[in-house]
Amino acid sequence: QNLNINPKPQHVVIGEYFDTPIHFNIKQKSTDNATEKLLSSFFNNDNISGSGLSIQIGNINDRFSKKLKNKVPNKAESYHINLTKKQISVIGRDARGIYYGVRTLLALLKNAVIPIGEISDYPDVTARGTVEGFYGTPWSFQHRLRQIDFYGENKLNTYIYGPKDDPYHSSPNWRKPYPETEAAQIKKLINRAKLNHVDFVWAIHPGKDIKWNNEDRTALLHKFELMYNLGVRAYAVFFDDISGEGTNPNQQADLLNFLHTEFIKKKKDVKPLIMCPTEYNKGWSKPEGGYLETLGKQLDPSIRIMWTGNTVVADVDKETMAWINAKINRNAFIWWNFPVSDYVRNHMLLGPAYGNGKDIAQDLSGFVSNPMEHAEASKIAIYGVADYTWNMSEYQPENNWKKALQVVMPKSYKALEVFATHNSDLGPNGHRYRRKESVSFAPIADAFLKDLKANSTIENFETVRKEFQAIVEASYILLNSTDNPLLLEEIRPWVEQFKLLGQSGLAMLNMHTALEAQQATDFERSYNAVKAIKTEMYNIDRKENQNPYQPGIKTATLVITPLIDKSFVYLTQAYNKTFSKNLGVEANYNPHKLFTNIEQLKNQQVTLRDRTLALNPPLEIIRLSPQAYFGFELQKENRVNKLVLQLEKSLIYNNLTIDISTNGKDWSVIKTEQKDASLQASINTMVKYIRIKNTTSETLSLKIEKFTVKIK
Ligand code: LTM
Repeated sequence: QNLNINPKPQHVVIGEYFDTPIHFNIKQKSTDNATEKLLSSFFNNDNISGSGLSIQIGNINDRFSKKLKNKVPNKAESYHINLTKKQISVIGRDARGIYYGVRTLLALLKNAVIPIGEISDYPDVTARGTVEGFYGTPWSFQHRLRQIDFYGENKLNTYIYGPKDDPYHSSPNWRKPYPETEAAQIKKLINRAKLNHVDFVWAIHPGKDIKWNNEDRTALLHKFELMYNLGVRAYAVFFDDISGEGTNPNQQADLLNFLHTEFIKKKKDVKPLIMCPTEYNKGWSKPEGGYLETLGKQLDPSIRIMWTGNTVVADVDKETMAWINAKINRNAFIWWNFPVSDYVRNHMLLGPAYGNGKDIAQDLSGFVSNPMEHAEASKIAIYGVADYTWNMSEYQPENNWKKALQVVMPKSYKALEVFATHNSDLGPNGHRYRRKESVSFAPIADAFLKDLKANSTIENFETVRKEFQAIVEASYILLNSTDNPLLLEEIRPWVEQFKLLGQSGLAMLNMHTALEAQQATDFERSYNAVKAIKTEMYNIDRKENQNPYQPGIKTATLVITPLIDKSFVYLTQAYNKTFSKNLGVEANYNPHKLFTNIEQLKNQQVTLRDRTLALNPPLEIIRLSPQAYFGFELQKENRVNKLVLQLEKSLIYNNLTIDISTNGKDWSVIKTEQKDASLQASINTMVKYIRIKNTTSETLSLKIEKFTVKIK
């Protein structure tokens, strides 16, 4: 029985429907400010009347609920709704339960007919929501307000505030109070969170430069107090992505326990702490160090410990949960790194939220999604997280995703579906995390290429043409849509790129038609059109989204782009052969590779722009054991010029050498100088391999900010 409510209610028994009346007679008990505000967004002088349909709202202790209260599930945040033609009762177990019951009630009343029956509902996961925990531009105040409203609408109850690039959350300013403007905004966010029954959890990230002494302990307590005065009633402490002293588990546990006794327990109205460990995924955990076990044993049992899964970016399942829960003596709090795109910033991740086990509800203490810096676009996945964490076993990612598209773009959702269908994968990336993309079109694209290469009739020609046409049309619709200007602002450059891609696809098909008809002029016009469109796409890639990590705009990279590129090369070669021509087919790809023996880096991407070869700077700390190296392997011997390595801590430069080689066996160390906080070398010779090597007998922890080499 689908009521079209997100998240899907747990138990629904409904029979017939009756017409939704115009007037209602509301009686409310024990409702809090948030529920009252919510009710007044629907009920007003125009639709309230003593003779209207009776609606009773309250909790299990209110008199009206006597006969029904046993039907309210015995779980936190639960509610029961009983619907008859004469009366509707909404009974919550607690304040949040009443609020969620009213959310469901209002969703029902918005329809033309109301079902007769009952709904008993509760969430599967205790803490559900997001962690604004990505690198890059933090969300704006306006976006945060919209997010919090969205969480209330979708029964999410947790928003962890921890943007890596907020200097008052992390170093250098975690000890300092927020400036006036930011403080005032945080206050407003907290009030908005209260009105949506969302816990605003303020996180601090002190580990980069914390000293394990009384002074810093007091500084932390003081900052907590300052945040308390702004209204914060839930806190988290993050120790992710740090190196050095801050990573000591005994000290971390000691500090957290201190905050627990000296702050949480004393305040009485503050929720238990959440902490993100330094070894926050299995891939990074070093069993010999006993880091996780130390936290598990020493941390007060009320403190929740975050976990990203088997790797930094991973989906979690029963096995993942069993492994970590045994280590930390409690149920882990999942930090799901999706749809975060801070390590693939040139991609938009608009696909469904899928991949996590549907049988792990009992193994978690919380589940939060780390989103993209594009707040509005992230709502597509967050809508899925709301459904998954509420009613896990029933969660259907594809169905939920289609509804999400309608929610974020009520009018242009069909065009958005075309766009999102082809913009969900991340492309190759250091974390090896991939998503499905262009799912139903992929076999059609494969068959197209097969027929093309076999020189046989292309069965799917018309289907492919229609898809390219749909891409162009959907892009125009989106670019001119008015139903969600903020979303459009975020996706605009990708949509522009997508439109051009569709147009290049159509021109590529024209090349095929012209070749079949032996029309050289037509072929060359379409060939030139594809090249011209590619130039426009290149210009967008060079102009928009110029961040220092993965600059530019990539669209439909898993299926559509390779289909067009491969077909273009194939058709041009066939034309050259038939007409004895020499049209160029040069593909725009990077022939050089990463050269490393460090597992953690092996999948990190390298980019080539304006003859500068660059390692995409990893966001995490990289561990370099003795003799470990990373660098580049060029396609062939090349004259290379300036090399620049920039690390967060320049002291480490003395422990590294820069070596070059022409065969990967015989190496020479080259002269370096330290300049502008970076290590530099002017090589100016022919090389095939260049590497940075740890020459010490210690493991080094590096935060690589830049590593580039200029190729002549
Ligand atoms: O995942 C965690 C715990 N920390 C960081 C995040 O801040 C970052 O957004 C993600 C994705 O790049 N990776 C991390 O390591």
